[in-house]
This record gives sequence, structure tokens and C-alpha cells, in this order.
Amino acid sequence: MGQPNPPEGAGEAGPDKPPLRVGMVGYAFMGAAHSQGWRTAGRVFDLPLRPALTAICGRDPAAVRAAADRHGWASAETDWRALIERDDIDLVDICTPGDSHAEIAVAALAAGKHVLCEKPLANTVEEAQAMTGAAQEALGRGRLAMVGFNYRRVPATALARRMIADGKLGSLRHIRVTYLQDWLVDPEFPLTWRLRKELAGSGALGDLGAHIVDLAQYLAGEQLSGVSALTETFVRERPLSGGSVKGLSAVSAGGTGPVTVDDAALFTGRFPSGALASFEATRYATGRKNALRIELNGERGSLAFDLERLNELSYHDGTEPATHAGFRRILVTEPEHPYLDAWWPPGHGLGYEHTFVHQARDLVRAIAEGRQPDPSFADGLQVQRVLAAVEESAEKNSVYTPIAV
Ligand code: SOE
Repeated sequence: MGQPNPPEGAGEAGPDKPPLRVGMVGYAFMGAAHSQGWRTAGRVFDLPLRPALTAICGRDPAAVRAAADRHGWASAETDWRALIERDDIDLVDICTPGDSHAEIAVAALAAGKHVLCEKPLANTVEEAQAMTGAAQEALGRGRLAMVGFNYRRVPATALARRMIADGKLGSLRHIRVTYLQDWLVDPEFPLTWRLRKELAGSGALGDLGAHIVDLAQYLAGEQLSGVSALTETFVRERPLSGGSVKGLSAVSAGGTGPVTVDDAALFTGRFPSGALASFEATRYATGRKNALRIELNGERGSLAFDLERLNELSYHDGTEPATHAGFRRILVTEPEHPYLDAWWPPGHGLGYEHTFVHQARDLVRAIAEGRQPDPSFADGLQVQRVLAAVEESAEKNSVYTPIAV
């Protein structure tokens, strides 16, 4: 393939800027979200490089062609190896299921590309280690790698980080985080790649738990030292829909296949500072669609964020007189708030998709300045170690399990 679409300048930050030519692998939910990010970042923010949507890659020729047209990519490829060999690609953006992250990322870095990889970084600690090694080696050649934990890029969570770093909460005591979805409640919901360990690595744990582990550690400014966990798979057999899951034809005789990942993960953790944390990630919270909530309690105050009200941050200043102290709502839409100087006038809120625009903005700036973007592959590896410790603890029936370093 590789035939160009008519030039239409999608994602251009101004023709005078040098381009950052992006090749993206994958075009489903995350591919669409990342496309929005690349298309919009240079139009909203003043960026030193102009993101160019140069090529999109997927195995199905007709589907990838349609995705290129829909999302504004200039050309399409059906083999990621062909994509990373192209000398008109500067950055490879990996939006595939976890089983291919390591192979694509390591090869792309070796081919001299910058890499953005969707979370969780990999399916196993070993793969994440290989990716981190490749990223460290590539850094010496000026090639940069970042993992896509997009919830760091909600203006309200970025503001929370700033307030915590400024000491507004003092020492943290408690962090409680929940990430609740309900798309598996129906036992007839088909077996998809997200429900197979060899493709997704784990279930709610890797998909949702990875987000809340990263967010909690990012906001706390430190990394968990150990966890104690419970996991469960509530529905263990699900219908196969049209043989769409790679490698499952052998078990499709009865029309169903086994779910090989967790449906829910609950765990507690300790931070080196002494703070305690609790985490809940599930796809069975009936009525909850994409409900991520985090509350942090410190000696001087508390903060709470709820993704369903993502333009707001709740803050309690514990140093105020009890007569009028209380949680107050900060509307995070002022130009002084993170990311908001380039958006709408105060009060005109942002949404989920803007986190991907901010992710593209931050990565483009880091590349232009030649500095390591956050979160790094090493950060992704550390989250992977937490996930592995959660699985180990759950297997051992909730024994407190230190995290390997
Ligand atoms: C599906 O559970 C999913 O799309 C995750 O994969 C995303 O990372 C999360 O942001 C929303 O839910």
C-alpha cells in the first residue's frame, strides 16, 4: 500500500515549522483518540514541530484505508515492519493490543524512530524490561520514548500534581482510587482480545488498574513499595463472535471460549512515605461507564478528582478555621491552569479527547527540546511491576508482596 491521500495538511502547526512525521499502528478506539491528538495539537498549541499524520497501519487493507480517510492520515500500510522502514516517518505511535507492543517498540527504536506506546506498556515485566532497555539505548542516539498514561493530562489532575508538589496537602496519609466500568456485566458479551491473557496481558488490572496506579503514583510523587490484592473472574466462559479473536478457532466448537484474565482487581498498597492507598478496578460495576475517581488526604488538606466531572477539582484546605472550612470546587478552566492558556475562555470546559491532544503537545515539545518525556518507558515498567505484584499477591491469597526493583 502506501499510496498517499491528496495532501490536506491535517495536523499542521503552520507550514513554516519543521514536521514531526507520525506513523501510527492500530486504528480502533485508541487509534481514533491518538489521531485526534495529532490532528489538533499543532492547531491549538504553538508547537516547535508540526505533527504530520503521515501513515496509519493495520492488517486489513480496506479497513486501514477507511481509517486513513476518516482520521486524516496521508497514507496507509498493512505491515508495521514496512511502516518502520519508511524514511519519511520520525515517530511510531503504537495503539495495538499489548501482545505486539514490545516487538514493535523495540524494532521502531532500533530503526531510529521516536516511540509513543499506549498503556499498559507491555503484557509482562520481561517485555517491559526489554522495551525500557531499548529506550535507554535509543536515548543515547537522541531518540525518545514515552508511554501513554493520558489521565495525567487532564488539566485538573495536572493541577492536583502542582498543588501537591507545592505542599498544599502536606504529608499524604491516604490515597483511594477507583476505576469502574460495566461493559462485562452481560454474560453474553462476546470474548474479545481484552479477555485473553496472551493478547491483553491481564484484564481490568492492566486496562484500568494500570491507569490508577500511574495516576496515584504521579500525584503522590512516589512509587508504591508493596501491595496486597484480590482478583476475580466472574464469568469464565463467553460466546465467540465470528472467530474474531486471534488463535481461538481450536476452542470454538461449543461457540464459546474461556476468559483468561481478571474481571476485577482490588488491592491495597503502601508508599515509602508511610501513606496508604486502596485501588479498585472492575468491569462489573453495573451502571458505571468510565468512572475514575481519586481522593488524596494529607495532613494539611485533601483533593478529590472525578473523571465524570473532569473540569473540576475538589479541594479542602485543612488549615482554614473549622467554622467555614469545607471542600470547595475549583473550576479548572482558567488560563493559569495547566494546558488551558491555549483553549477556550474560562468556564468552557474540555473533555476526554483533549487528554490526547495534551499528550501529543507534551511529546512534541520534549522531542523538539531533546529531553526525556514523562512518563518514560522506565515509568511504564515500574507500573508493570506493580501489576505483577498484584497478580502474585492475589495468587498467594492476599499476602503483602513487596515490589521488585
Ligand atoms: C477500555 O476499558 C478503556 O478504553 C481503556 O482501555 C482505556 O485506557 C480507558 O481510558 C477507557 O477504557
